Amino acid sequence: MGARWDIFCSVVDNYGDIGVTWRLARQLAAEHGLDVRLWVDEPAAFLRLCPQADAALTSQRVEGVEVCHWLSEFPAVEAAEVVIEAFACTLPASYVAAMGTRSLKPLWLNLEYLSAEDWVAGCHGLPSPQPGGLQKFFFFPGFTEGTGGLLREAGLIKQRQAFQADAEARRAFLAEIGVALLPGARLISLFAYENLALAAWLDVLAQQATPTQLLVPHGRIEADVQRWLGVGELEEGGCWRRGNLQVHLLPFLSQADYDRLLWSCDFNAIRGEDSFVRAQWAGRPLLWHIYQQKEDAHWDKLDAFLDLYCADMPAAAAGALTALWHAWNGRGDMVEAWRAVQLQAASLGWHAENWCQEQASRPDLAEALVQFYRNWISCAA
Ligand code: TRH
Repeated sequence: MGARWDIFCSVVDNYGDIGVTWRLARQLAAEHGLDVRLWVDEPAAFLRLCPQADAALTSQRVEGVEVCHWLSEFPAVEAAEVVIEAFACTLPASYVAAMGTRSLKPLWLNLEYLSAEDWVAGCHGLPSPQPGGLQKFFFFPGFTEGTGGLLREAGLIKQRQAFQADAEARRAFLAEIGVALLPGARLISLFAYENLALAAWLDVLAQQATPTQLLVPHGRIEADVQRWLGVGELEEGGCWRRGNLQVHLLPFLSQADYDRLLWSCDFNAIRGEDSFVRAQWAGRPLLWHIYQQKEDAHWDKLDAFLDLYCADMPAAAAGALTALWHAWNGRGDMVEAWRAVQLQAASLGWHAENWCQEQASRPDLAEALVQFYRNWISCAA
């Protein structure tokens, strides 16, 4: 198709905005042969996900994508054929003006946050007229028919399954990140915001007969872990034991290694948006720490996903998982909920793989975007 695509990412906080846009940019370039520019206003956040990038450059080619520093003084550039404004970040006024000067106006898409709520399918793809003869479309990722789908690279699930079937690959990867597997241990990864429910969960893990290795990439949950361990400072690469629980503090990993971490674990605690989706592709049970919104709006989002995810699950497993997710997000008893989830482990494990397969049978988000452009251009031409 050869069209040029510009993706704009403003980093609000954390890594979700850049995590999603960087993944999307690479996929559009690699799998659809598109000429993609990614504009990021916080190069430091990008560097965490892509450590091989050069912090000193305002523009560089990385993994097939031109990554540009989005400076407040925006350069005079020609607008692309397709413009993605991620998560309603406001485009530079001069760029919008440049969009208006094209004879065939660009396809302007606002890529929205992920939600399983019912209204999403009704709003996906809706246009919104803008000044200067431009039109903006709302593009919603999602889990159901009629939404834009989820980010999923070609071959991802096969790659993940091959990794999980290869004990040596798992052992070697864990060794690379400094984790030696204990015999018979269950592996849990932990990526979360500050969380008051953590101490109760770690207490119960330390008391359980099955040994647990908890793998914690460097991040916001660290202070809670440190408090629970009762130690002065946590060093990356460090390992602490309390009862039957061994805690490992890992460095913040590249996106590819973070995927492998999720694939290696029996259970993944994840947060936000992108890690939430990656944990679903891992085919293992997960625990979501949702990004908190004003007026508790995130609860509708959490429950909408649970309704969908648990719809085909036996009632006892659905009840246990729901109680655990609620407790982790601040409503309920973590100890009781974790014990109940243990009794449903087989059912939850089976369901996680099934859910992954079902979601993977739908078009992925990059493909859906390209298809949206094709449809639009055939009407516009
Ligand atoms: O960082 P987040 O909390 O981002 C959030 C959410 O996207 C939320 O919806 C949004 O509103 C808010 O930001 C502003 O969680 P998320 O989305 O999971 O993004 C984390 C990214 O970091 C993801 O791409 C995975 C990646 N990651 C690594 O690459 N290495 C690591 O070691 C870890 C822990 C994560």
